Amino acid sequence: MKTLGLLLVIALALAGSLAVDRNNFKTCEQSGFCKRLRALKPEKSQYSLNLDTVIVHGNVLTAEVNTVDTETEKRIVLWNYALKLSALVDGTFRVELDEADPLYPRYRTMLALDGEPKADGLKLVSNEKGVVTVANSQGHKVLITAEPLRLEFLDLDGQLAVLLNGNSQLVVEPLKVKEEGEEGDDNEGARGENFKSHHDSKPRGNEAVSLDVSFPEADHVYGIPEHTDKFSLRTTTAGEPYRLYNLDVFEYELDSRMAIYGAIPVMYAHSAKRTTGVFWHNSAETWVDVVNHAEGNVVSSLVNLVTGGQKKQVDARFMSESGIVDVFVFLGSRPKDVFRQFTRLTGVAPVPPKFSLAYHQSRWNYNDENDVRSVSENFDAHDIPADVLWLDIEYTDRKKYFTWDAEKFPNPLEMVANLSAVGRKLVVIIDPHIKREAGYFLHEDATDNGYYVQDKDGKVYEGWCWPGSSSYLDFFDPRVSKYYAERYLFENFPGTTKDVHHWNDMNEPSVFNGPEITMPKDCRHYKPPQDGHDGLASFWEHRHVHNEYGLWNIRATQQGMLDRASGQYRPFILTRSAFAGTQRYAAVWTGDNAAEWGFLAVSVPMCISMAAAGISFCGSDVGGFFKYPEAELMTRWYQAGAYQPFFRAHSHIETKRREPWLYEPATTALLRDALRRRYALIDYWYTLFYEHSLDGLPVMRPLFQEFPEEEDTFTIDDHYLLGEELLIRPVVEPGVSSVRVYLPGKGAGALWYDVDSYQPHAANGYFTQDVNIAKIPVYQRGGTIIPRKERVRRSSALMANDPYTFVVALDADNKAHGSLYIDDGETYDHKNNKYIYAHIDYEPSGITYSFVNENASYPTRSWVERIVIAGIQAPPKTAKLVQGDKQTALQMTLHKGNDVLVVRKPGASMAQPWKIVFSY
Ligand code: NBV
Repeated sequence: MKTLGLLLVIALALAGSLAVDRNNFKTCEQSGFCKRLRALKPEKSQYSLNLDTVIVHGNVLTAEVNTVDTETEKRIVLWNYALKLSALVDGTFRVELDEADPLYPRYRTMLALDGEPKADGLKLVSNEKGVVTVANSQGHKVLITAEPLRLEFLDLDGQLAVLLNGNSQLVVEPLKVKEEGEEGDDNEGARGENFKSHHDSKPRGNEAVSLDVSFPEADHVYGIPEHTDKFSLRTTTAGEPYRLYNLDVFEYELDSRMAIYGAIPVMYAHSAKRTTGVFWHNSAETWVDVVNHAEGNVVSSLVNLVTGGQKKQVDARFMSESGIVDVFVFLGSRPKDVFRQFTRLTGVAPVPPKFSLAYHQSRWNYNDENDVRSVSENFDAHDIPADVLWLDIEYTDRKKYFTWDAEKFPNPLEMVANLSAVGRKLVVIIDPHIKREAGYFLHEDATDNGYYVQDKDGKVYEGWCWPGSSSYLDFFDPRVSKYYAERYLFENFPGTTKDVHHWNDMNEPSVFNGPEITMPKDCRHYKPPQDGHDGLASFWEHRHVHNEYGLWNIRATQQGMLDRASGQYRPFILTRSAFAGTQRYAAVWTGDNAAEWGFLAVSVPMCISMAAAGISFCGSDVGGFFKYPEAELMTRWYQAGAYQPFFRAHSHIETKRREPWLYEPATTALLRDALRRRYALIDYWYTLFYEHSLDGLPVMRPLFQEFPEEEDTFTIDDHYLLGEELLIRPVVEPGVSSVRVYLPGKGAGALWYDVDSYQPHAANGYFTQDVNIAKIPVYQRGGTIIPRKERVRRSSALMANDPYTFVVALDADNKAHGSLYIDDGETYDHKNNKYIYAHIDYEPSGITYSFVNENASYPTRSWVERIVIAGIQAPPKTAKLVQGDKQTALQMTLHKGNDVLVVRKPGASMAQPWKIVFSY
């Protein structure tokens, strides 16, 4: 019945226009703690610091905080809390506030951080007149006012940069013993809450936490993905807060603050003066209110009346259902600093296998082995490159993961070998729900060993998903993660080889018949026995861990994929749910979008926001998942996708097939062209991801990251930069013959070269760029060098030893700089110095190719085929190549008009440093 209903919904949706069923998802009003906390607007904070208890030791300040009854004159202490302020490296502070003596330990998010944060020094500066002042080793000061409690973080000029509890919204609801007869539901705090037909028993009662954060002088705040809203966050007072709760939202809507699949509670504040940020380290359901006082809303006009002008400040408030207050404060002071501060805590994406940066062809579903073979062959027949074919849930034996449908996929090894032969890979989906079927080894093992998540009464939880009745592995139990990881071993998943990679979908987790299509919050997860093991102290509830469930899932997947190849090959994993730290394990995509222009457009802000939140490896279903993209939309989507990190076409099972050759030849040619552009830059992409693994900076970046003082860039989220080099403005609107493009860097005299014509444009803000259906507005920044590979192959693996073309775009000083990373693309040998990371520097006197790490090398057979120098004012007369003790005179051609000089066939080997010397 349930499946029928679902199919009906799907069929209806595919026929008409799409719309989310909002009734399935809570508003703040329907979420007990959100309603309760949002209504709370105390004039004065109840929290105060006990000055006599302040201790500064090592990098940590500890003190007791009390809530006091401020209604009466007498100072009655209501509750005790433990405050901890830690100074961390890189201008980061951490503030933790927990109950001093909780009834049971409160949940502390476990997997987001990439190990223990590194400590900085902290010293007590003063403790007088009710204010404690401490400073880190860089000289950032923190002023803690005792009553009411507030924490002021000062920048290096001594100015207030971030303020906590300035709006008195700090709350840690103490855990209380359940009173006799206390039951029922008022959705505001009792034991138990209802939503539609679902009852949440809330065995621990209310345990919410909240904190307000103010960013003085900020123009905008960004972050807290995943939403379909603008990158720059909007004031929420008149509507819903931004919600962070990993959910499978069928037909999610645009311009919305509703929660969808990912939840990353990091926020950045920016102005020309400084950039700061906070990371709200909490994995429970979270709502975030934002008030941008410069936005012209009611609140700000009141403020303006008082202050007599625009008050530049953004206030935010984080509200979570459980956990502790645990917030990291980033003092910047530039966008790059705060983005790096966040990845320093939560980790970077490891260098991905190279194929994963190439093109992926997916569909729900490729029907059988013949279908896979014919799709692969068609790419070759149409001279279109592709690296990966994907199999969705129908490849399994009736949705039992780690099995194959024996009729449709009788010889998976042969199928994989055919792909491997042309350098292609296969990705197969593995969802976390387990079919409850007698005889299914996974279900039997899980049942016998107690591997499943339990319901509120401690029985195995049963939900409904693709396989029908399903249960869910409890990855929080180390035995389960280990067992699950082992399922990915080649011997346990026959038909897979090192060329088979994995896709973990539905891991919010999605439960068709659960509250809000997910797992009930009172389900029970494993808790390590060390801190008490009776009753409520013996398990965590799903409410505590919900947003990190998927992280535990992909962590085990990664472990398994490492183990299956004895740690030799790099795994590729795609995940749908995301939390802080996801980048360490997997790439993400933006889920079930639709073949509509709005979804193409929103892929840009969604992925920029993800990248700022640590997850650079992001993309959307190219072409749109639901519905069918007509030729123009499909073309524009391929052109956009070619310049987004994760580049995969994917579609719903009920939509018309849409592989690139199924369109009119003219469209196929355009799709081919977009794909070739991607492949030509494959080594550039690879270098960008290598550099991300070193510095943790976004690969896909907002304009203001590179131009933090240029105010016009602050709200631009339909353009972005790749690294520092390329500016992309995808065409996301139908029928246009021109688009407005913003070229930043005016003050700095920046130049931008159109990559198609090498025509230079002086940075001058907005200008109108003519486009036709073949034109993608992409500009290379003056002063940069980009490596290209121009030969067309069937897959990126077959390009490994192809020659390079370097495109040198000169800046106003006739200089340029670039970098290049080369390794074998698939193993961990780069950790043993088997790689090349080279700098390429252009000066009027010549070009040098030198190794950053001289102890590292890689025996590449690639060589330099061509060097294109754009923007050359006074071309040299002669050029000679010097490599080792060999010198070779080189030929050059000058293309007048665009001032492009081409150095032809330098022939230098990329395995050794070289230099080209010009004479004039
Ligand atoms: O596994 C089927 C689909 C998949 O194709 C899609 O990419 C996922 O986001 N999956 C969701 C299940 C349900 C889709 C309605």
